[in-house]
Amino acid sequence: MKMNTRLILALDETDGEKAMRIAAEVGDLVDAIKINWPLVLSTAPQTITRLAEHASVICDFKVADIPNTNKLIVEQAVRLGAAGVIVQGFTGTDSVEAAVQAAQGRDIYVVTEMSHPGGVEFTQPNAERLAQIAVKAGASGIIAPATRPERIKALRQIIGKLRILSPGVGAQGGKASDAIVSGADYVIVGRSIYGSPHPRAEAERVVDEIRSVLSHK
Ligand code: NUP
Repeated sequence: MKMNTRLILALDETDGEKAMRIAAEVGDLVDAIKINWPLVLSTAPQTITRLAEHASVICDFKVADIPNTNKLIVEQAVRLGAAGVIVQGFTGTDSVEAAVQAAQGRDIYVVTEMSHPGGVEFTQPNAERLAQIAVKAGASGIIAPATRPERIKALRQIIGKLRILSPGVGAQGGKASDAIVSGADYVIVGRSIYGSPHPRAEAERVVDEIRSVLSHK
């Protein structure tokens, strides 16, 4: 995945044609497009391939299975054109390792502390261990919450130079600039861009916000 604007679009729009229009409109402003079950289930797995014409595609399938099933899922995502896949870490190091191997050089990202309020119940007390599993298994990075920027800082201490992708900006209340200042490499933004009447203008606004803090770093 390139590192230019540091913005990743979470394209959870379930109208397939509208999703493709938005991807075309903002493709040059994002470093990747993240696709999740809503769009895959409302269209078809081939949407991954179609989106890959506009940007690197990260499949946010939160894969959480035994090593063999993780491998089978990641192989199919890669076959369809995914540049990365998001997996759960609570399955254990062997399951994450199987995903890393099956990705054959594409990126595997491990969910740590989740960004929503319920993320404090189980994922917060276990986030450091999940981050350690990501490191041990050879993942490319982790997912950490823009809604709690101080947690991005804490998790950075564990993962060193691995990448941090941070969701929770906009609709969930987090700020892109806070996440980047706290050590996120990329921010993931969904509804506030694809739900906007002017997705490109909103994406440009987020990119400007990120640039303004990077120039002071
Ligand atoms: O902890 C997480 N929080 C989160 O929001 C892990 C995620 N993968 N996500 C995803 O990021 C979520 O499923 C959605 O696709 C996106 C955030 O979208 P929005 O809240 O900006 O609309």
